[in-house]
Amino acid sequence: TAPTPWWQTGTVYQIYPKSFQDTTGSGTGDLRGVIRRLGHLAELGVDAVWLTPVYRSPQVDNGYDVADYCAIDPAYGSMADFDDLVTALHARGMKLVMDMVFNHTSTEHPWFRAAVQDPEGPYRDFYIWRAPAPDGGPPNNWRSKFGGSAWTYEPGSGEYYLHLFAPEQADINWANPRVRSAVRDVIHFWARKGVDGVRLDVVNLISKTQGLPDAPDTDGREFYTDGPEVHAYLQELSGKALRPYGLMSVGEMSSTTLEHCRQYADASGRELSMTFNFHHLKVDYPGGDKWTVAPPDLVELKRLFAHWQQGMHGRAWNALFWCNHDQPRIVSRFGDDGELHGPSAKMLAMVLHGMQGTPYVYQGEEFGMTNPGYRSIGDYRDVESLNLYEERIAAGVPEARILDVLAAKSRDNGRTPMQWDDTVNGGFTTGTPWLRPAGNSGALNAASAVKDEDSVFHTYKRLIALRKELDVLVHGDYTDLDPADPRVWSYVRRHGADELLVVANFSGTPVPWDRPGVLDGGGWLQLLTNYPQASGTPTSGTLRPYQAGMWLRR
Ligand code: TEU
Repeated sequence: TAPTPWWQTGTVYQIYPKSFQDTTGSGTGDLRGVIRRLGHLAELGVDAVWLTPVYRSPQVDNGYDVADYCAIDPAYGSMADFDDLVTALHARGMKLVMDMVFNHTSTEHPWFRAAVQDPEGPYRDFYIWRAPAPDGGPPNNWRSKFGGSAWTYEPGSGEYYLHLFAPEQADINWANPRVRSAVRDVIHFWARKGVDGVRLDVVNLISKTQGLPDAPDTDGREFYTDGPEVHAYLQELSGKALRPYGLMSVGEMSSTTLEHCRQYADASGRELSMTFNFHHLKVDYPGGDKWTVAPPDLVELKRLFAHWQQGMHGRAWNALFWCNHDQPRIVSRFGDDGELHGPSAKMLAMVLHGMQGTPYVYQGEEFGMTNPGYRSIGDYRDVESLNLYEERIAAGVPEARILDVLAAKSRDNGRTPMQWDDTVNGGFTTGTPWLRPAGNSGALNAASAVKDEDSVFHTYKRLIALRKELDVLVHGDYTDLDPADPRVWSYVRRHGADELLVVANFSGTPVPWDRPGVLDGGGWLQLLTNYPQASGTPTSGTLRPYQAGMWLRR
């Protein structure tokens, strides 16, 4: 059988460079800052870094509005700094996964500028232009994911262009073979510079339904999500740009399905290596509405993970994550920010890293960084959050209610500066941070976490190491032992004669756990627990608040 690829036993660390480490006093992080902090990643034991965009960008959407795919934005440093980063990572045996934003470019990209300046020229159909509707308005009723219409009028030509995100992020036209060729050239450029993998931003949105029809009662997503040609486009990309360089690839799949992800991440590698999906991070979206404050529904969370673990097992590969630069901090969201911070953060790590797939650890998650709890709109920077605030104020919603919702769900929750130590600004910058720090770096920082054997950091470190030691973690199947239990999450992974058991009290109050019949036979070796003084077997007793354990039986 083919050797296990690095990304099936490895763990990826996501770096949002703008908030990682500043070395110039500018208040924003940079590439030399990443190089300076590689020792921390080596201590954690991760295998690769996923770097979010550092390309030239006007920063309307913090770099997801790319104006030159093959140039480093001066705010992050130079191409020489990038080359030094590749060298430094490879010297430590780590890989580099670059973020590729190919659903759209910045409207400052030369392609878009040419499309506007020369409507008859070769770059016009790099984008999606349509004449106004008969009433002069947008060509259809699709909505941008950041609010407002998905169309913006361009007066020079009298046409509208499509943007599923901000007006400054114009969707590119994948139906145009010259666009697909230009995208492949970008991947070739970075592969030749030593990049080992790519993360493909909202790549399941690139194929739009012919005719761009009006959406009867949605924002239009059914007409471009997992669209008609998306698999053909990805098979071409894989064959002509990914596989020739042996690149690992992870697709960010917005509002996707298991059926499509089984194809996207098929073990054959005909498309991508693996996929992110977001269904598990919508169990606190009552009625599908992100902008509400609500606790997680554990039964639904368990159902979703079982669906994906069992659905992908043996045929396709999952990417596992709780946190990223678009999501609130998981310990604040599904755990506890107070005195149960440690046990709950460790519990969340154990239930996720016990599953099949490639785990992703987002900067600061490894020691339980929290949401900042902003109480002023002036603290926010994210275009999505600022648009929401304006929309809700205009709708007459009391400001305090909007600030409550943003404090729970804003993407800025995951973007606060990395907390390295207990010095000013957590050691992130000697300047003024571009985004207000969470303010709790005195107690919560990388330096103290690494020194404290009982910290959240050492739970992550142990889980990352276990994945390299235990085949059952990498290849085992998944069985939920008690799907209906509203507070306890217990599952077993099996591979050959090996069994791995994970039991977790997902609640902040003690809960009786007594399933002797299910887990008879004893012989369980405890691998990890989040209450060091607790021992106990997995078959009886009371689970303390957020108590979790991981056991192995061979
Ligand atoms: O995210 C796309 C995406 O689905 C999320 O931004 C989601 O729409 C948002 O969290 C609302 O729920 C990717 C990038 O990760 C994100 O940072 C970019 O803003 C976006 O694409 C556009 O490039």
